[in-house]
Amino acid sequence: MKIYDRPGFPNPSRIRIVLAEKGLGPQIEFVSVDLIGAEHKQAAFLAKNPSGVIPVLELDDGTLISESTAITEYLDNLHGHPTLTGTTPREKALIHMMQKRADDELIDPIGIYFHHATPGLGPLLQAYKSPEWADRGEWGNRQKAKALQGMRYFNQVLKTQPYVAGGKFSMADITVFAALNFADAAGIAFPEDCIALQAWRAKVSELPSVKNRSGQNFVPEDLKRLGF
Ligand SMILES: N[C@@H](CCC(=O)N[C@@H](CS)C(=O)NCC(=O)O)C(=O)O
Repeated sequence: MKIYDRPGFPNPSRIRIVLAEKGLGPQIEFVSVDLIGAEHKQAAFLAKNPSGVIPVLELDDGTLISESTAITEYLDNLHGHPTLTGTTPREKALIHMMQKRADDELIDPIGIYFHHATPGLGPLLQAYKSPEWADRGEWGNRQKAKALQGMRYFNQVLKTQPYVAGGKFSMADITVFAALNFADAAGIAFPEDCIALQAWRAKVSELPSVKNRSGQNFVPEDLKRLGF
């Protein structure tokens, strides 16, 4: 199996945690895609994922699976012992629900804000972005407000249960965790009153799959090109 990704980027980091959880890392050949150089917007990559985003999983028979949730479901069910996507109908439904909330209310608005808040993503990639994305603007600030509201929502959830979808660590936790790291990179300050979310984050960051996953750090050249 191959995974097209880039070290340090948030959605790819979700899959790196899944691979560590499932012990599947050694079976994967990683193919690094130059996002800042807009490699993912060229025909060769768009043929693999028309949405032009990473990560993408390519199976040995050539099947292409994009969307982190779909990739997670595939990897989690590969050997018939799902641990991250639920086993009972109730568990599966609750994880699916919280996963969708983590996407819609957190990681996606943070991603949009990041594009607003970063003054140019490099001349090659910027050519594929809306010009108005070069400043913070009202739309960017609305996404930031949405993300902060999302953090407060998950803080409420975590006041009464140990993990995002209930009693067990699941893919919804992975998405919220990656989203909070993305928020840090985008310059969205973590709300200090979100004590339950903060405690959960500290606990999750100590899980072996999270702590020891590969591909955590950005390629130094990418940081330079992003102006960090
Ligand atoms: N919904 C997608 C989102 C993937 C995504 O936005 N990936 C980012 C990297 S974290 C990307 O490829 N961005 C490239 C771009 O926006 O040009 C998923 O769940 O995998």
